[in-house]
Amino acid sequence: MDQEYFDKLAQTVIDGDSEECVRLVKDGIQQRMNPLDAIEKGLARGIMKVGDDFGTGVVFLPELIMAADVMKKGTELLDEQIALSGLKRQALGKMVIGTVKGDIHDIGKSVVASVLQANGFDVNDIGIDVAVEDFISTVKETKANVLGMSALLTLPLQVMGEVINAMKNQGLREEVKVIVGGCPVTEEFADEIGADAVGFDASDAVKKVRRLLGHD
Ligand code: B12
Repeated sequence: MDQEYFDKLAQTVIDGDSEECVRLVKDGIQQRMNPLDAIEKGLARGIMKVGDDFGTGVVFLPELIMAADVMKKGTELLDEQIALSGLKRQALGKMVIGTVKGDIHDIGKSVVASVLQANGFDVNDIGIDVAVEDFISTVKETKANVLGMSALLTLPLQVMGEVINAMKNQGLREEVKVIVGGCPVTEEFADEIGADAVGFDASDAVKKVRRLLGHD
């Protein structure tokens, strides 16, 4: 697919036009485009533009919500394709992923979960607004060897550190690697709270998780 296609896809998010978004995505799927390209070069660029305009007061919450709905509809269709591409692979590791308590942003976290799953990891996505004790109990129950935490809001970022401390207190920290992500998360912040890595997008997440588990 060419740049014009990705620009049109981004524009459907900006316009809040879910019908056109679904039409374009289905068209792309038929033409065997790379589903991750459609998310990262198309839909994500659209939502970033709306996010920036929301930040500067050019657009308001209802438009942001509409744009997010369009993005979600598109990513759901693309997630199915990403999942199909990874069906036959053997699990490279067990991961639990969620968005921390106080934060309901789920698009980026879900994209990361789907792409990791498609790249051979067994991923348990426990959703949004996840409390410290729920991260810990799921890691224990599923015997995960990686935990991924997402946050897009600044205030709930501290929950990531609380989860890592709880892991230390319960003797889980040695055996479980921790990767964090989301737009306010920096390398410095990850170091400060004692995470093992930060992932800046879905491809970076795959690269880092593979490295953490010694696959590269
Ligand atoms: C869409 C959106 C929403 C949607 C969310 C819909 C949904 N179902 O998720 C809605 C409209 C609901 C929403 C609500 C709010 N939002 Co909002 N939202 C956004 C927006 C525009 C885009 C986020 C997004 O989906 N991006 C696309 C995905 C693909 O990218 P991503 O999330 O960054 O994820 C990628 C990477 O970060 C990374 N990654 C993410 N997580 C993880 C995890 C791991 C483990 C790894 C390895 C990698 C990784 O990989 C992902 C894939 O590439 C951002 C703007 C922005 N610049 O991010 C604002 C933004 C995050 N929102 C913001 C705000 C303020 C809010 C509200 C408080 C607004 C309000 N007044 O009510 C509420 C929050 C309520 C709450 N308690 O959470 C602010 C945050 C400011 C701050 N620093 O705290 C932003 C930055 C907008 C702005 N410029 O002001 N929002």
